[in-house]
Amino acid sequence: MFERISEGFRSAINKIRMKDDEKALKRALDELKKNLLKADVHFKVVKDLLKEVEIETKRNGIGKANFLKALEKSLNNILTAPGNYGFVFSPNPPTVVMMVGLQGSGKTTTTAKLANYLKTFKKKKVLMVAADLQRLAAVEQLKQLAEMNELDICYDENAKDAIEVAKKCLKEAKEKHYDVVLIDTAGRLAIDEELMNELVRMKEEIKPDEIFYVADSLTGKDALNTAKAFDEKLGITGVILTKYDGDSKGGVALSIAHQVKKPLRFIGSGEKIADFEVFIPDRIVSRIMGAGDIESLVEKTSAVINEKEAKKLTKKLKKGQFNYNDFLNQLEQMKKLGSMKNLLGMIPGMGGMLKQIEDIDLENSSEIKKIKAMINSMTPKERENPHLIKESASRRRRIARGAGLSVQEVNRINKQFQNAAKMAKKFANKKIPDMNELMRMAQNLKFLK
Ligand SMILES: Nc1nc2c(ncn2[C@@H]2O[C@H](COP(=O)(O)OP(=O)(O)O)[C@@H](O)[C@H]2O)c(=O)[nH]1
Ligand SMILES: [Mg+2]
Repeated sequence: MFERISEGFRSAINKIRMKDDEKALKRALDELKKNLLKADVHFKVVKDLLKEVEIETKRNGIGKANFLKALEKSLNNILTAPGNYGFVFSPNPPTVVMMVGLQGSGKTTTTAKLANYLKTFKKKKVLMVAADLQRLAAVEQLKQLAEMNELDICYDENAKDAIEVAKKCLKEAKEKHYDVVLIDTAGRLAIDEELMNELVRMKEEIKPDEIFYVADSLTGKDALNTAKAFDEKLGITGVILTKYDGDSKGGVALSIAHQVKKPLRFIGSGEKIADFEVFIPDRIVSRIMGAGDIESLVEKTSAVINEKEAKKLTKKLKKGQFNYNDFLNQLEQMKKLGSMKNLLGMIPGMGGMLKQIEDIDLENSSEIKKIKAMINSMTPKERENPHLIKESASRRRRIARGAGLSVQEVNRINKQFQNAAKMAKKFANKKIPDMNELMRMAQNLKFLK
């Protein structure tokens, strides 16, 4: 997610040795400046960062270790603004959040992502409120997101006034003991008086705990300016940056706290519901510096992995009984974790390698689509017992016809499946197979391409 910026830091760090002189420090700072500006980090942010790093490094003695320490410290300062980080729950539930921003910035999508995050990872009861009555399809859009992802929603299709809807839904949330209420509001193409007045009125009536400004990272510097404008009129408590996946430069994330003076709270990194990351400065600094982010990784995986289920699966794996239903289950679990590439970036040491790794799309990968089509054409018994398919040519023909695949493809996938089960059995039994065998098996495993 921060590859470009990370690379900029790495190449600057490489310009300085364990013990070095002022000339080297200047070279490293110049390199850093060039790379940060190229990544679209705001020039004032770059200026302050460089100044801090220079002073701090000189004070402690010029050398790689002190330069790194100074960078880390200064980056942390730059990313920190007064306010809350992550999601903070009110002591008097429900925690009420207004989602505001320009039209198309990603408010509705982000409302669903945040609801899903709080439900999946924080185990909270979340109600989404459809309070955008400007666009006809807005309520429908949130309804669809709610349905697809099993999230709760409150709306009133006949309502004329967004504030009435918000009030009514807030009352419902209190009665039904919701932990969190997320209000999706209307946006405009540009900041206008009427919109601001409606939002200010809603704020006064609803008294939200937080107001999140949702900003499209692709608008670059404009995202900072509109955030400032919204803050002056409405008083926001945090920023959520969306469409970060499409922003190859990525510098705007480093500029918000310093320029808007409000913390960046979350980042949207794709169109799918799980493409959503918490932004906590020291964790992000660690990720940018290539040291990974174990805390976020553990948080994500531990919420998704059910220990009892995991034990059951390990038992099955040990017996070589991994079947097609297990495969589907695992796939569903993985989807909740979001982008695999992001996940890898949280592992210490992986940051530098990420450029060479393509992200795995668990929903649209053609291979996974084929396997799913194949599983859909199987009987429940066949799903539980892959060997039935291996042993019967007529079953394979029937499955191929039903799935719209060739018999060869069904044969191939089934063979891969048997190999995967074999490999998993070895791993589960902690007998590490020899390297050659592993390579051969990996080459056969084309599941994820
Ligand atoms: N690639 C990508 N697209 C996003 C992201 N967030 C939102 N979108 C897309 O941006 C468009 C506008 O989003 P929407 O939630 O309707 O914006 P709203 O008008 O502010 O409610 C939709 O097509 C979304 O799928 C993101 O993080 N990454
Ligand atoms: Mg919307």
